Amino acid sequence: MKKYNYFISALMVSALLLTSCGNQNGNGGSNSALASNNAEKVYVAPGEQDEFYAFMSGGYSGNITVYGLPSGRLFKEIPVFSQFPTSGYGYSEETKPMLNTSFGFVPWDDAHHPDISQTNGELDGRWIFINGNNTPRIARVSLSTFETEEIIELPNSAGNHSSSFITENTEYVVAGTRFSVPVPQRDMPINEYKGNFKGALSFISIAPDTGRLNLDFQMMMPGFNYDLSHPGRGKSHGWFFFTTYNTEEANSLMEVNSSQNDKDFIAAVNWKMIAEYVKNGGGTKMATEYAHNVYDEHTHSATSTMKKEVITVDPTKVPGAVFFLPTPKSPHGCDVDPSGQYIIGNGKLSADLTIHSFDKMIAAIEGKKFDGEAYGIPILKFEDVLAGTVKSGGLGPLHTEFDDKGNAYTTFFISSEVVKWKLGTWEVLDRQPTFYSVGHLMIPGGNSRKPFGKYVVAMNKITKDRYLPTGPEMEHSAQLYDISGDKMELIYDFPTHGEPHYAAGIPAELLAPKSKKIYRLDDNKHPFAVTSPDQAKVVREGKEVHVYMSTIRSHFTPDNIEGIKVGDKVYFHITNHEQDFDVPHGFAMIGQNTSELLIMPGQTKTSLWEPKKVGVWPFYCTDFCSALHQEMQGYVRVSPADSDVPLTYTLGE
Ligand code: RUQ
Ligand code: CUA
Repeated sequence: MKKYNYFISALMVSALLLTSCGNQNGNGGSNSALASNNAEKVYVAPGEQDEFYAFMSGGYSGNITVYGLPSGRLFKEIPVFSQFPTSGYGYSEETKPMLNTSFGFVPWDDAHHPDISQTNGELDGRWIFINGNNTPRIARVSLSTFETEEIIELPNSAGNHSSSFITENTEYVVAGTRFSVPVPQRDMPINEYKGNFKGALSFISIAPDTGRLNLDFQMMMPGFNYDLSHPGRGKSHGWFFFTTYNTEEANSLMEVNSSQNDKDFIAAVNWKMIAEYVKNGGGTKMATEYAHNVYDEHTHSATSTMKKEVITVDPTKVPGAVFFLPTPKSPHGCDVDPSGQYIIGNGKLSADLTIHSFDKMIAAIEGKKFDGEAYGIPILKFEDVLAGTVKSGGLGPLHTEFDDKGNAYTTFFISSEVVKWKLGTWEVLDRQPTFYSVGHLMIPGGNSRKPFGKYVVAMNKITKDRYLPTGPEMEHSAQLYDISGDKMELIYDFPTHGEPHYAAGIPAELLAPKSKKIYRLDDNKHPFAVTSPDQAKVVREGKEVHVYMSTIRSHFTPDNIEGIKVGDKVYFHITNHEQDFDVPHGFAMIGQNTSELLIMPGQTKTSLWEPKKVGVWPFYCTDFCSALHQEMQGYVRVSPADSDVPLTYTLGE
């Protein structure tokens, strides 16, 4: 066994070395005659628009970034799990509750896998979901406002990595734990992990009209590491597949101890069966604590509710619902082809890809052909479920996406390449290097029944010499390949922000027409909104002062306030009265212990200021909104705590 470990480590080390020098001389042929041809393919002329939206996870930025394809132009960063001073998300009083958790205010997370809502297995462009990996959470983002509307925390989870994937009618967003933990959490010796920790798989239902999330149930699985997952679709709709590693249940020196078993599992979960079981009263109610945060587009405010209970399901109590498919070499990626027939497990310590057949799996289940069990969950025989193997010739396969012509594309981290192969015949059709060390890849619609197989984006982990150096840290690098022909063609490089793990792409025509232009002022239900400037006012309630402020080019009403005292808590509730597309106003106050705000047309946002020093202090608009933007400013007079300067304010004339 020892020898095997050394072999694996040696293999990894030499392969890593290869990565860092072997590919350096490839420059993608940028000086060749082909280059101008490629330039045309990615060139989106000034005033023209892109063909696709690409939503990239921000990884450790905690956010989602929005790009255009093929241009690689960055359109927006959508704040999700991280405070974002550019808009005031997580700083404004209205959005702070979005980042509330059972651990208190958590202003950051590690965002991994975005997935767009679907109807009948096709992208419908209503919402995009993404997981917070570190403090387990799932977020729902509106694709009409491009704002985060909801975040739900996941109890009993840790390292929320096999998340957030959508079933084909957006019935559920599914999340699996990467790190198994004691459930319920308790003080116990770490080396008693084996047999005692649990891996929770969470099924969060989605209300079809509003998108509201509800943690329907959690499956309490054996204490493995649930790495990635994907839904069944078409014939396999109703099932969900999760890769596992560390079926050894090691708790230390994981890089060695969790690679002992030649095969780990893909867990096949019949979620329809379990949802039925729960609906009929099955499962156990468990006391726990998790936050559910919802943003209301009409009050422009979020609320956070602490939930106290979750339904847990012991998989052995629902016979026929969960099975293990042996899969070689610590599988990472778990991908299902557009037909729903093939489940691809990429053993990251392997060269070959393992493809399981859904039909064969069902036949083996019906024939009760089991090869033992793990913690009461039947294990199917590898040979009985195997559809085929792709002899890739690459090293370190991670993730697979699909086009609309029956081809699959797999990334290889160690050998730094994308390999194209044929579903059904398993033959390798093409391979192209990536620069360097690719993680995920994305084809718009590639995780649905209907991929749009024109481009694949490779998301690389290492950038090195692709761009001008920017000190020790480089932004990660995405590479765009044209896959419309038989051979993939590398046509463009562009930097990405944070660390994109997965991404989701969608044709622009499915989203752009629905994109919201303004919030209607007459629809503003914010309790502190002022819908016309003459309603602006300043109200003192003890030490709290509420400023009901309005903005319109290029004026704050009120713009002079006196009678504020050191030690007050001043809330600026600012309503933007513009009803024109793309005219936000900003607000910033000197010495304020928070960020500026950016207020969209028709919206109200609140900024808290606790004045600490006597004086006359200016505030101003941070967004260049008109030729008189520099004039968009005002003053607050701050007097000593015991002063009797009366509260006054100017409404202008
Ligand atoms: S993965 S480390 Cu999506 Cu390959 Cu997260
Ligand atoms: Cu409003 Cu600048």
